[in-house]
Amino acid sequence: KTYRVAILGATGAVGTELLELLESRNFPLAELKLLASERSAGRSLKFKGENLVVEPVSDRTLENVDLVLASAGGSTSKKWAPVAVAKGAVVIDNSSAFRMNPEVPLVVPEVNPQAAAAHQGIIANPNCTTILMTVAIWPLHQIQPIKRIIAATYQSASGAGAKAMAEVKTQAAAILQGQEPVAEVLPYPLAFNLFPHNTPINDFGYCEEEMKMVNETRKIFDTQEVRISATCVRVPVLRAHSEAINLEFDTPFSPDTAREILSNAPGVKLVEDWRANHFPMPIEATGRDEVLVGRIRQDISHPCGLELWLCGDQIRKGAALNAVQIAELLVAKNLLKPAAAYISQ
Ligand code: A2P
Ligand code: 11C
Repeated sequence: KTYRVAILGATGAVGTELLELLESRNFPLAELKLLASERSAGRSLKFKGENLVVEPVSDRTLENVDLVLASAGGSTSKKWAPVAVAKGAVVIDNSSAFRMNPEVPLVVPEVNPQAAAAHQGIIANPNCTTILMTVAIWPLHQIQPIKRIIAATYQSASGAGAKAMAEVKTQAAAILQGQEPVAEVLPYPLAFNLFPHNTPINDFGYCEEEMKMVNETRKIFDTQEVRISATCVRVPVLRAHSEAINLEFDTPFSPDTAREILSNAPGVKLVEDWRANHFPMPIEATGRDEVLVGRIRQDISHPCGLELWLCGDQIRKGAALNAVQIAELLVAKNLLKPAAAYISQ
């Protein structure tokens, strides 16, 4: 069986990766539509050696589509995902628009694939920092429930989109030539700098990105019991996020046991060479599918604490790959049916 697929946001950082993944993973396509804004009308992108023309998203271009992979920002998803569903498509949405909606499954295939079955047309792809963290810690949570997570993130420019990636390069070049860096896409110069994540801050002093890690992780793990606190920071890295994670359990969790579990965990690659001091790095995570995990050690400040460090490609597993894996899961489980098929059952 083959499917008519549309990528909404095809010209963006995640959109172009979606295109590459549909090709390299040989997704069963009957047709592929590339959708973006009016700004991209007339552009074309290569797919399997052919030039596909990008079309503006509209009622018309969302007709006759089985699956929409959306990555064009929250407001675009809010506007067009319900239209696509009403026209019979299933939408896998990379934005935060529907993630916390109780009727929308929030899926990381290595963690909660079963949740996808309850979809009513829209399935949400979690935030990149959440995806990378949950892939790495879920296998440990299966052995002993995690009580508390303290996370610090080091997030790449790609999380702010293709234009932010280009801007950080321009800023670096300007600085190297002794000029002032210009920040138009990003709120501040990022080259040779870093800054706390610039999403709105709540009454408790946590920004939206930090609260996504809290709320999305609890939804994916299907528990409100785990306590989570995060500090999210943008760093001058192009496309892989890093995270320092401190986990607290009820009883001690041996680092060797964690290592053994993670060396066999789906979507995880253990990268630890203690002698060479070689651990996961963003440049080694770039372009890879797995979340690289290392520096697993006992927390010397708490007998039941465990420390780990991870890096993952933000555009790939943090966004596009996770979405394509959800699509593959829907195909494998015969769940790629229009919403109407569920509602009428
Ligand atoms: P466009 O290139 O036409 O602006 P990124 O996250 O890398 O910035 O990419 C955002 C993606 O979302 C791009 O493909 C962009 O298309 C698309 N996009 C942004 N706003 C809209 C909109 N209002 N309607 C459709 N697509 C949009
Ligand atoms: C970042 N995580 O790195 C963000 C980007 O909710 O999907 C993605 C935001 C989201 O800035």
